Amino acid sequence: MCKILNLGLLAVLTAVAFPAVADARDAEDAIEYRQSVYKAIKWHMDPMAAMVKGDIEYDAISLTRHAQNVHALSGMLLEGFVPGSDMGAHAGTTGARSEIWERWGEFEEKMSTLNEQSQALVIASTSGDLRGNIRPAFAELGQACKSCHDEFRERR
Ligand code: ASC
Repeated sequence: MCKILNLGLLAVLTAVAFPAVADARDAEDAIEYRQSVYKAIKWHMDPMAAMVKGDIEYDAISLTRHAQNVHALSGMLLEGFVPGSDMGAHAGTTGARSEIWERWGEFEEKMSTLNEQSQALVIASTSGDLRGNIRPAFAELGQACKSCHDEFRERR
């Protein structure tokens, strides 16, 4: 108990003593963190896209698992967008436009939509109906990705 309190106090003192260093490191870590989450999302999106298109064989269990993982990962993105980790200060490292922080409420909304649409795909996937249920739910999810990229990701 006492040890935990001391560690907490040390953390506070360290943060106060080295605020600038802590901030610079945080932004870079945050960029790496969120890009890793996006990469993991892509890892799960690609095989679902291939199944929906008919490029690989539909496998109900693996599709549900991929959808569940996208849903879980979608809830991990927002915390990676720490203030100051935008294009302006970190151009070349991130594609995150400053508008994210200028219109934070809208950005949060889009993240919620991603979270909801990935949940909807999990539910649709349990139907086993690729054409009738899964394909339209996957299209909605792709639309959620795209609408955020259109507004908030730097075009490269
Ligand atoms: C993906 C992926 C994206 C989105 C987007 C949807 O699989 O990597 O960025 O879906 O293409 O339109």
